[in-house]
Amino acid sequence: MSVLDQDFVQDFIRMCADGYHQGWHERNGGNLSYRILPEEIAVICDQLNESGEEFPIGTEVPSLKNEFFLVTGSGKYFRNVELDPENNLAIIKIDETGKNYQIQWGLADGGKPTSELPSHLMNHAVKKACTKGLYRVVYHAHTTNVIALTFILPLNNEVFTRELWEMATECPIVFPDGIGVLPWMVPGGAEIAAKTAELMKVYDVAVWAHHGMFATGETFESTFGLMHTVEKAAEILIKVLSVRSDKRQTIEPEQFRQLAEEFQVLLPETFLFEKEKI
Ligand code: 2HA
Ligand code: ZN
Repeated sequence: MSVLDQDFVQDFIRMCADGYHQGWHERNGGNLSYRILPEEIAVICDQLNESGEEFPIGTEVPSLKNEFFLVTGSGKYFRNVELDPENNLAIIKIDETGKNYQIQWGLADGGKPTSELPSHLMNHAVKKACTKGLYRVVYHAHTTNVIALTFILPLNNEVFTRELWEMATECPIVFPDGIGVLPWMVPGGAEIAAKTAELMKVYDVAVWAHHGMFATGETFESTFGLMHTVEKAAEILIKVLSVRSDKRQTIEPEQFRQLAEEFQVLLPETFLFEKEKI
């Protein structure tokens, strides 16, 4: 069976197209990676090229040794993934040391995996460890409203989480652990990757100030749904703040506690602080 006929490849391509149509992937913005299951690799192994050059990842991910990933290409446009997947995507294999990768399929006209490969792989390493291997998807998008909020809210995990939770009743149920926020940093390297991975030990979502968001999850649809929910909440908040700087009414801490009980989710009290009344 051809690589392109595989369900995981089709789901990956669909997610790229969906993200593009949301407006989150201008030019070559954003990237996506998927940790491929052994049984998924088994059916396409005859189409993988094991003789290519090895390149340094730029960081170390020993717990991902010998794992295969489907990733978007560096400088490639999400718009084009659906039109020409073989030139815009790659299957890479991590070597025995966790320091290098080899391109085994895709990027037919040349190229490298996503410039955010260190962040993707370090997030995968953290999530593989803390979800017993369940999480397989890491997604980075340039979500307009979340980016806008990083200019006006304090860059603080508690404030971002609480403000976004208040924007829609489903938010604390969809991301009960909250979201993490990083101040502006140079993208693409090991430093921002390490800081993001640190946040991913606690959260499924990390915001990069003045840049975008990372979301992680078990499936393509749950990861996309998470990104979509957070961005939708941010859009509501931007609309509210565009009309007036204070809220006339909102969801209160006691109401979040009721929600937690009814929906059997744990909402950490750190996000349910009393706000100073103006
Ligand atoms: O251009 O989004 O963060 C791809 C990116 C870099
Ligand atoms: Zn980016």
